[in-house]
Amino acid sequence: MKQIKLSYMAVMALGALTVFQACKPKNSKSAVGADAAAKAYVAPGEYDSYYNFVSGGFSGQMSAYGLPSGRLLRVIPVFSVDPEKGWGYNEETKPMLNTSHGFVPWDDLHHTELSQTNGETDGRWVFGNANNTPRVARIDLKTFRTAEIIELPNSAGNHSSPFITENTEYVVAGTRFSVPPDDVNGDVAINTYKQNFKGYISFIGVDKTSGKMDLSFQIECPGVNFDLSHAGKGKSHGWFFFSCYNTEQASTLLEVNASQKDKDFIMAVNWKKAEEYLKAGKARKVMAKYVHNVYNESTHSATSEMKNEVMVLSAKELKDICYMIPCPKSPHGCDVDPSGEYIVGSGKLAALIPVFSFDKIISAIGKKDFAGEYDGIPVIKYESALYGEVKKPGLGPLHTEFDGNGNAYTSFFVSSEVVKWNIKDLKVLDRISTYYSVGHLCIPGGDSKKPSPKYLIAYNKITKDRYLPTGPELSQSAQLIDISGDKMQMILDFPTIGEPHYAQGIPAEKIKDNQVKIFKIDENKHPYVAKGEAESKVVREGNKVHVYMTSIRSHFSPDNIEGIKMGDEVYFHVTNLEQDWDVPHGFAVKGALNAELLIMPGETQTLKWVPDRVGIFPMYCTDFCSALHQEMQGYIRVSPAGSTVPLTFSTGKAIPEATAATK
Ligand code: RUQ
Ligand code: CUA
Repeated sequence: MKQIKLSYMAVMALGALTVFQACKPKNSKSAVGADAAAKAYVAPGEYDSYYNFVSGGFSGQMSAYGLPSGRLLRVIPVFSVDPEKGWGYNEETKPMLNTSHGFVPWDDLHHTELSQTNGETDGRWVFGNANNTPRVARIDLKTFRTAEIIELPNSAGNHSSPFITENTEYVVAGTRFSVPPDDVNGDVAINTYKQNFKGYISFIGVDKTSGKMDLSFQIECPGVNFDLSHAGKGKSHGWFFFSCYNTEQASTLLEVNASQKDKDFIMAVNWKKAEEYLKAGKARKVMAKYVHNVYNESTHSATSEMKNEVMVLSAKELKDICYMIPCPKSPHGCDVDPSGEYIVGSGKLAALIPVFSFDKIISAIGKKDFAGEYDGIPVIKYESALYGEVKKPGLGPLHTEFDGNGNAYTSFFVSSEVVKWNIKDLKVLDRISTYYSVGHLCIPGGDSKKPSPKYLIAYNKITKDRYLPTGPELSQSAQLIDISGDKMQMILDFPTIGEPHYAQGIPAEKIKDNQVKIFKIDENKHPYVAKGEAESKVVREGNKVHVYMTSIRSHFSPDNIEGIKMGDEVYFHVTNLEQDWDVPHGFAVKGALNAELLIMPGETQTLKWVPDRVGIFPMYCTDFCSALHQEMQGYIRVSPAGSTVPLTFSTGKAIPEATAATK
């Protein structure tokens, strides 16, 4: 989002909008009420009342905080490797980060979206988007782990994603960059954007019970940048709304060239109609390579499957699925109110907020009240879709959330504030400064049919003087605002992991009692499981050595291994035999070129190790599991390639010297 400021500079340099400046709110220290501490205070031993799932931006992860305390509960690894949890390092999770480009260890996660049933958050899953190498992840809220990742073909910069329909029928994703589709020769001049670049919208079907995702279809749209989106709900269920910028179709210096037009578009998509066309055989089957990665909780392992085709509908040919609605100016956020009637477009460079009416959009479509076409897509007249405009709300509107009581809250990046306004009369009711340059907002349930209107969280891009400084980069920040009264009141600052973009909140009751506490050891179907110490063993297959290891407070079995030779590939398959909540064991071996394992009760995980020298290598448990945790250790002996030291292993007894030592 930092580039927005630059856009302003550029626009200001052009002399177009000289009134806009990024300004620093006054009274940054004294803006907190005396009772603020009590409102955010959660006593030791008490639970928070909400979970807050916050995107990590360029960290590629998602984090879970408690509200109102702002306590960090967990960083959930999603698109970036996480050595702390072995994510992307152990053999079981490596396939989760596989893509059609190969293993990708990093991405940029911008938006979190909780699953919904009947338009209300249901606490089952939370989805996240990979912005760079386009993917969507599903996180299971019973385990707080990434359960599935699907890649998106024909896409680049998966920003307008992942947004869901009101029964989680689909997770929807719009491409930020338009590019030549995957099945045509992409070796074209960049300045042929207008002819060759297309924008794809993806509809990922979600299985009602398992949550399993599948790319149902894509819609080929004109080449523009899709920025954000939200599903219709209630009366507008069946529709999806996307903000588009760069309708100028520029491929260079977008800060100037994509800010030419007075209005860009909100694209309204009738996805129920698209489904009908799909059923009626109107989609083309297109070759495209993309992967689908699934983590299986009974084998405790992930698989990565390469897909080869996708069904594509053309918005240009099937005239009545997509409609453009003019929206001033380079719209970013695209938000739908709890009733489904009002669609709010936030033009980053606009001095007002347009609010569109779903009823008016439908009647304009019925009457063909169009102002021509944009690249083959009908354009509805601005006035025919418009409910009204919020006048002079602030500078640089980005995102809007709703409280379910008829009010909307919009973030303003340039004027660093949150503005509360009434959806019906479009009057500004209140405003509060943020510190500084606020991006997304979150009200728990704030994009659903049933928000919980108690707290609003502002996610800020710049913190300057808010925290103790930490070198050139300062912490990003969230600020908690009490919205239960007429006046908004700031009650807490808390730093965040990575750069937060969107976040969602949910009452803790919907999640906290559904947690998986252990994995049943009897149900462990990992191919290298050892279900008890008696099953622990070491098996050589050529130069591969498989260690079927167990861990229990406070030892490994085996904990002495000899007969490993240079040139061997050693696989430590560690099964945690514990069947108690919150008793993971860790595993690390000296010189391993990956990370630790952190193995949950009843689970098996595998560390691959290729010894690089002859000698004795200690291994130990990394998670403080008992009073004798520090005793939970062992030794591995590595001998030269041609050595005759036999393969032996033991626990609790010294290996007889005769077999162990071949001097
Ligand atoms: S964005 S800070 Cu990546 Cu959702 Cu607006
Ligand atoms: Cu097991 Cu420490």
